[in-house]
Amino acid sequence: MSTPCSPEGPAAPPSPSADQALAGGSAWADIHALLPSTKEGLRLDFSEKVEGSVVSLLQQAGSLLYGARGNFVGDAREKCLRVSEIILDYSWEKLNIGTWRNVDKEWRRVYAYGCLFKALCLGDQPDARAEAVRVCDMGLLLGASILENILVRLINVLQQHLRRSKRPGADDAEEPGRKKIREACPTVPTIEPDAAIPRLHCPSLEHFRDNYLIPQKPVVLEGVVGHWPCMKKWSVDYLRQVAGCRTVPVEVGSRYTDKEWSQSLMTVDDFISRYIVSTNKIGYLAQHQLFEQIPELKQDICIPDYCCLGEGEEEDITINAWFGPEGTISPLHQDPQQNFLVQVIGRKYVRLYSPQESENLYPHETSLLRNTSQVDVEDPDLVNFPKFERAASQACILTPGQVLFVPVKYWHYVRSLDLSFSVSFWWS
Ligand SMILES: O=C(O)CCC(=O)C(=O)O
Repeated sequence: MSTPCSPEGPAAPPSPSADQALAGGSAWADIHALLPSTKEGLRLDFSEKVEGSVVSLLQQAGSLLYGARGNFVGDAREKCLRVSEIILDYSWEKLNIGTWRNVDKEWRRVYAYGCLFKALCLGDQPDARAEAVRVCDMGLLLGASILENILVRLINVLQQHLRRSKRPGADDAEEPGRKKIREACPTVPTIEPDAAIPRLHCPSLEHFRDNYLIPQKPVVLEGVVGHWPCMKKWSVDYLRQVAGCRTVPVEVGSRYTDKEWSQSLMTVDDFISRYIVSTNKIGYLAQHQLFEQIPELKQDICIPDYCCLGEGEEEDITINAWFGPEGTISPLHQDPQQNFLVQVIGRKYVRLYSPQESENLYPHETSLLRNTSQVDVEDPDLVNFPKFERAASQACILTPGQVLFVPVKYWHYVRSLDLSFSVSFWWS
């Protein structure tokens, strides 16, 4: 924690570096190098919760894979593909019965293996490689971690071969004729000096602890993240380059309390074309798994030093990504942990209310939205929510390189004033 800028890679055994993969020649040789040396190494053992017939299918896929080592073509691959699809269809049903938190981890493991087998079958074929990456992402999003994060390592290899087979100059270009029609001038709220959240340049740990953490007071920290690689590296082009073909969950709609709001899975490239580059629709890539899913991005950020003042372990810190166009809104809500909201790209307007103001903020009554206010902060309905007028607030416009400390349970409302990327750290 005291040397926060040592980049962390994925928790996985060494995978081929870009050079090795490129020098390796065939994609299959590089993919193959990721697999355990024997079929037994696949560890296809499951509890009795998984029917024997499903375990047999998994074993069958494993035998086809290992029976055909070095030459996974034709019949064996076709059969393995069919078997993996049956495994995926069956485990998909199991993942979609009831609520997500009650889904048994064994079925998430089965699903992850189904994804692994299917991606292995597709990964060798240049035309199917992007689909293989999508399948691995589905395994990462919905499956359990298997074989020391083999899906992350497989994506790494597939991406290297995808990049290699791309025509130079064929990527990244915005499609001709598609125009950016989003408003260029967002309304920037005026913040009265006595409501402005104080700013502080690089305070010592002790100063931050005694004056902000212990009394639970918000503050904007400056000069503490300027050296993070993301500050120089991240841009829409860079995200396309590193993660364009990756499938991620996207929130569609300007705020999660709207009726039309929904969630959808799409590639980062599609998200950028649909919501960042060319439309007036709002989509938000708001994700707590992004940095686990895409370790290249995690290498560009660090854990803020001040998190060491918490009692929790560093592994327990949740890192969230918030990437969206101008106008994206996170409605007024509170979270159960301390938060550092780090601004990387663009500006955000943030309004804060202390937990003591909860009564004036009209939280929703349903358990799912109890942490969210019913009030539209920038256009409040004072007839239905009259006490909102009494609630004291503080605000800031967060700009790149600044970090906002949001104490536990502090109510926060966030609106992007520009295309924006922020990273938040929830810690205790
Ligand atoms: O930036 C945003 O839109 C929301 C951030 C947030 O709610 C959080 O970090 O808890």
